[in-house]
Amino acid sequence: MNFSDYSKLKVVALAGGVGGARMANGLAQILDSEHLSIIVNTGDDFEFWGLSISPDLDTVIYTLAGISNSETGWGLQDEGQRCLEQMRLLGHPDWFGLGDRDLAIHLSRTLWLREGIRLTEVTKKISSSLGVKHSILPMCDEPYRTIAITNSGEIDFQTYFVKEKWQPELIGLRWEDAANAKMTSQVKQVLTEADLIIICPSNPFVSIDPILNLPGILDLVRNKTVVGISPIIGGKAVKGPAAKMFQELLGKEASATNVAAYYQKKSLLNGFVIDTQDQNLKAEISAMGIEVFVTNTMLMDPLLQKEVAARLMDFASHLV
Ligand code: FO1
Repeated sequence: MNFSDYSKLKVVALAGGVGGARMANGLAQILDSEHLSIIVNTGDDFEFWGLSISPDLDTVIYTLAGISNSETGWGLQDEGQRCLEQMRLLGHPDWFGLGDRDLAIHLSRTLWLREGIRLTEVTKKISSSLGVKHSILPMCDEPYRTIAITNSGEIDFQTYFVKEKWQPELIGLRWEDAANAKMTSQVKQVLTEADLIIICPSNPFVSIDPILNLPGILDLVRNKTVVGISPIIGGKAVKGPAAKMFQELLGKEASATNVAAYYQKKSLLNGFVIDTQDQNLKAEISAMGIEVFVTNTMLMDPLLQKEVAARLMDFASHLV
């Protein structure tokens, strides 16, 4: 297919974390809401101050709404922390930085979930109220929490990631309530109808695997054309613990090659996008039977995100 055709493809992006949100934002600038849906990891969800927090959903929503904090990648821009300061004075935990306007989202989600509204509908109410047109779909509506198994015991993901700044040594990961978690009907529909699946440059272990591990999703995905973007550039993660996790969970050095190999063990990839810094890895990744595209993959601002997405779609549309 040539350049103009790719806007007719039905695309589903799998995303989690800041890297995933930024790639999704690039795709959302070139594909309309009929042609792009984003399935988001909910393994990071947890309760804080009695509120239901869905960090990856909020990060995608805020980024597509153009109101996210561009330095951190999460939370809102122009944000205050008056409530956090007051809660600290009252002796409540203050290690998870909830901003004042951000709190309105968590209060709303908590209220609506308590009324029995499904997380998928709650997310729709929040994203459309912020002007986001694309479907942002939680992978499941039931709790499905990532537990970090560390050398000093098990902790929930946010305690590991934020409170402990992902420093504890990871022995493994497991998912709470995995038995009753199932993909939503909306997730099943968009995956069934998809021409192309994009695995965003998110953490393979705690952002992408929780989505792929849900019953039935891996089979649906691997039967489609799948293109991934490496979250590891020059042996490092752009953000977060992905590189450390390659060492601790797989005993392997972090590299674009090892990301491709990790996904290839699940027979997932038709194409893989790596950064120009990793040009020298193209041959060994191609040798896995994967089409490789080398380009600048930095996603630090919306314009770069759009440019990377356009190059990615031009490459991917030739594989469909
Ligand atoms: N990440 C941090 O490193 N520190 C924080 O204080 C923090 C607060 C926070 C509040 C709302 C939200 O939606 C995300 C927040 N994050 C924070 C990011 C979040 O922990 C991670 O982005 C994801 O869970 C990892 O993908």
